[in-house]
Amino acid sequence: MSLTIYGIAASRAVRPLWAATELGLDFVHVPLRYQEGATRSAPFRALNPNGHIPVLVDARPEGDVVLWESMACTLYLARHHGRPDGVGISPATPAEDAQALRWSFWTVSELEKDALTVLMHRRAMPEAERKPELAAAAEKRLAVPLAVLEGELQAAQARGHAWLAGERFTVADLCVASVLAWAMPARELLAAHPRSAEWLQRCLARPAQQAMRALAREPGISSYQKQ
Ligand SMILES: N[C@@H](CCC(=O)N[C@@H](CS)C(=O)NCC(=O)O)C(=O)O
Repeated sequence: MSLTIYGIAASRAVRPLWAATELGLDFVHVPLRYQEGATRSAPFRALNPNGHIPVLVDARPEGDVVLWESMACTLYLARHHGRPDGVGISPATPAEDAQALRWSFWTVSELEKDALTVLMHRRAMPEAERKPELAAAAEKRLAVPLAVLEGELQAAQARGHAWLAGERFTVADLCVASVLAWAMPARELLAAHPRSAEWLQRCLARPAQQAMRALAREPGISSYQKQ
């Protein structure tokens, strides 16, 4: 095994896990939790001094590549463990690579914080601790990037494309969908952006994404073999 991904699937680790599964890679999954300070141990901090999951370790003949930051891990897998064949999720052209870079940076800067607020204050936190007014404010702000996504999907569809970077699902779609999924409790917001809502459902219906949901329920270290 040359690839190890640290981090439970119910975290930002889902992004590289989903990518590795889409790519059909063999990898070891170490489902390290972020709760109770598990990521703050000295051995783990030697991998990621930030004390966060995910971490990707790629044992290569020339030495280990240790990578943190979920979007970087995801793009790295597509670039260095996928084939630029125009079939899989890896960018096959500079234009597709540009889309992957653009959408992943856009996701962390324009979408992630408010989508997480929606998730936490509409669904994830104990009901007594939720602050619906924080979720409502986040949803109002999210209308701005969602209008952008809606417009881009509309333009893509006018060109006969069903996905963000072209005619097939790519890592660009994966990066955005993995975060927009957090905003699913904001039903009215998504209903107001029907192309984005429909595209998100298509992303989440993919077999590799379904496998992620099963993975989120598994407690132990797992190895995944290519079919
Ligand atoms: N920007 C980082 C954020 C990583 C992050 O905050 N991960 C959370 C889990 S989703 C974590 O490890 N939290 C543990 C902690 O902060 O103690 C990334 O995208 O990888």
